[in-house]
Amino acid sequence: MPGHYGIAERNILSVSSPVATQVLHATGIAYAAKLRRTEQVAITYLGEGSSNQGDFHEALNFAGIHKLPVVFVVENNGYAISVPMSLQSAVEDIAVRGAGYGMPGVICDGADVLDCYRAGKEAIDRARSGVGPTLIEAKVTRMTAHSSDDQQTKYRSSEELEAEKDARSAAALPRPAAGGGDPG
Ligand SMILES: Cc1ncc(C[n+]2csc(CCOP(=O)(O)OP(=O)(O)O)c2C)c(N)n1
Ligand SMILES: [Mg+2]
Repeated sequence: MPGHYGIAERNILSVSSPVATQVLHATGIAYAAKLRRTEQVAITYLGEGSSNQGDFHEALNFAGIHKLPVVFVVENNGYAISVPMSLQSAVEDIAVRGAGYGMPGVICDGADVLDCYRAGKEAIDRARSGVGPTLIEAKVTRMTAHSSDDQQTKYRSSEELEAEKDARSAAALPRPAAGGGDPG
């Protein structure tokens, strides 16, 4: 599929459609990096809905036991297709799950690039120094319905959609560059 590309020479693995499988792949790659002493760090991304799959929990458990150089980033947009957070998870923040696997759970603002950089850098430095994995939860706004086949007005109230409108349009608009340059 169009989004299923990888770049082998840059160590970017292909995306795949079954959600959460990549969490185990990243953990296995981090295990290999540790055994081979390459000083590489694996980083993998998933949605909050995918963090309810067994793969996520097995991967974090193994990574926590072996203190692997891996960073797990959960992009929490509040929905897994039509299923809201309240029906997916008994806890409001996915980050708290890190404690169950012996790793820090860090929340960052997924709409703030500097906050994401800070959280990512700290986690990567931690992994590279041999201390172990980190779970990052980036709180994000869902920009659109799940896909062009999905009519989200069927399961989201107009009040809820209206409340997110400012965040959606702010993220969609180019921001003026500091110093008044052309944002390009
Ligand atoms: C193993 C598996 N089960 C079900 C699906 C169907 N599916 C595709 S996306 C999705 C929801 C994912 O939600 P989330 O992880 O929160 O990611 P988001 O789309 O919100 O970014 C589901 C259930 C799938 N692709 N793979
Ligand atoms: Mg989601």
